[in-house]
Amino acid sequence: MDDCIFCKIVSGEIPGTIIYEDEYCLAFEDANPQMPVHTLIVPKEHYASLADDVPADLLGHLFSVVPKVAQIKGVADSGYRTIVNTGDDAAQTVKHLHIHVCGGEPMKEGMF
Ligand code: DGP
Repeated sequence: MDDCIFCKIVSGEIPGTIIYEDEYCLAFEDANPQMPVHTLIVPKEHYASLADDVPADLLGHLFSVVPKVAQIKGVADSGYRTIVNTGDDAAQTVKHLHIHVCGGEPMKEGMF
C-alpha cells in the first residue's frame, strides 16, 4: 500500500525503532507511547484490520510473537496488555493491522 505508514516502516522507507523481525512480521516502538512499554506488532503484508480476511495462520503467528516481544521489552513477568483496535468506533487510526503490546506499570482495573 503506497500511502500506508506501517508499510513504509516495513519497507524501510521511513524509520522505526525495530525490536523484533521475522519473515512475517515486524515489531517496533509506538511513536506516541501511552505506557512505559508500548510496542506495535504488524504483519509485513498489508491488511487494513482484523476485518480484512486475515489468514488464520498469520493471525496465530502475530499473537505467538506477543510473548517474545514482552520478553524483549522486559514485561514478560510483570504483565502486559495486548490491544487490537478495529475500525472507527475503536479509534483505529492507522489502517494497517497492528497489535499493541503495553506495559511497564500497573494499570487500573476497569472496562477491560
Ligand atoms: P491505533 O489507534 O490502534 O490505530 O494505533 C496506531 C498507533 O500507531 C498509535 O498508537 C500511534 C502509532 N503511530 C502512528 N504513526 C506512527 C509512525 O509513523 N511510527 C510509529 N512508530 N508509530 C506510529
